[in-house]
Amino acid sequence: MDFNDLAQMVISGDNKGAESWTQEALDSGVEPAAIIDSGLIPGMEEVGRRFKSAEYHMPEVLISARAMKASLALVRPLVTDSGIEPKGRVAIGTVRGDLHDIGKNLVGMMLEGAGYEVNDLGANVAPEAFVDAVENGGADLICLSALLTTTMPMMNSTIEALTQAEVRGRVGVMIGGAPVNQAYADQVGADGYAPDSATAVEVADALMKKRAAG
Ligand code: B12
Repeated sequence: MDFNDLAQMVISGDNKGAESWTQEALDSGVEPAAIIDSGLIPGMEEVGRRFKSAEYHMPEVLISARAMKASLALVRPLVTDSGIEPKGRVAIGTVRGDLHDIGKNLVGMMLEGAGYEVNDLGANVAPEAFVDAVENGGADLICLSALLTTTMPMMNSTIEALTQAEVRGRVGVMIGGAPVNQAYADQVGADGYAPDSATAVEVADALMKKRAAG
């Protein structure tokens, strides 16, 4: 089976096609990890590239993400069973007081498509829940989203809660959302910032590399 076909189905947002291609591939003995590495990731990378160059807009990205998810739903249980390690474990959420979750969902999907295990904590997430995701969930990266200028300071509070709980040193923190920028990330002591979901994957990869290097 040609992995390019799956990548194209993701790019064009053909979720039924992606689902049946994946089922057929699994039935004929294709390795689950190969489906992710050679089909889904290249497909979502291309979607990310098109989004960055403004060739794709939100609707196309969401439709592609849905196709990626349809395939991933079949593959994920097998990958988990086979003990293949994800690239890293991410806990993502919109900070307390903030209900906007569309951008956060998109970032989560892109990270998942890129090979991360993603624990989506939802919206309006209390700092303690992020602390718990590190202490008990084994998160390597925390991703904080905020869309309101009034909830941006909650990013600072969340990072402080991680410090208070003495887990700040074992986790990378990446922030994003329309009102957030690199200067704000520096101000609150986050390790990374990305303006969109495609860049979020690049920043997550860089943070994981940095962590691996010690
Ligand atoms: C949809 C929306 C809503 C929906 C949310 C639905 C949902 N399930 O998310 C509803 C109707 C609920 C809503 C409510 C409110 N909203 Co509203 N909302 C919006 C709107 C129109 C779009 C936001 C959106 O989804 N954008 C699309 C996504 C894809 O973009 P994004 O979120 O920016 O995410 C991208 C990047 O920022 C980045 N990113 C996002 N998160 C993260 C995280 C990480 C870690 C990284 C790396 C990257 C990253 O990647 C994403 C993908 O590229 C914006 C206006 C706007 N144009 O932004 C207003 C807006 C954010 N809302 C606003 C306001 C004021 C409110 C309300 C207070 C209104 C009210 N008076 O009740 C309430 C607040 C409710 C609450 N407590 O949260 C204001 C905020 C103003 C401000 N500066 O604070 C805005 C800017 C509208 C405006 N111009 O006034 N809203």
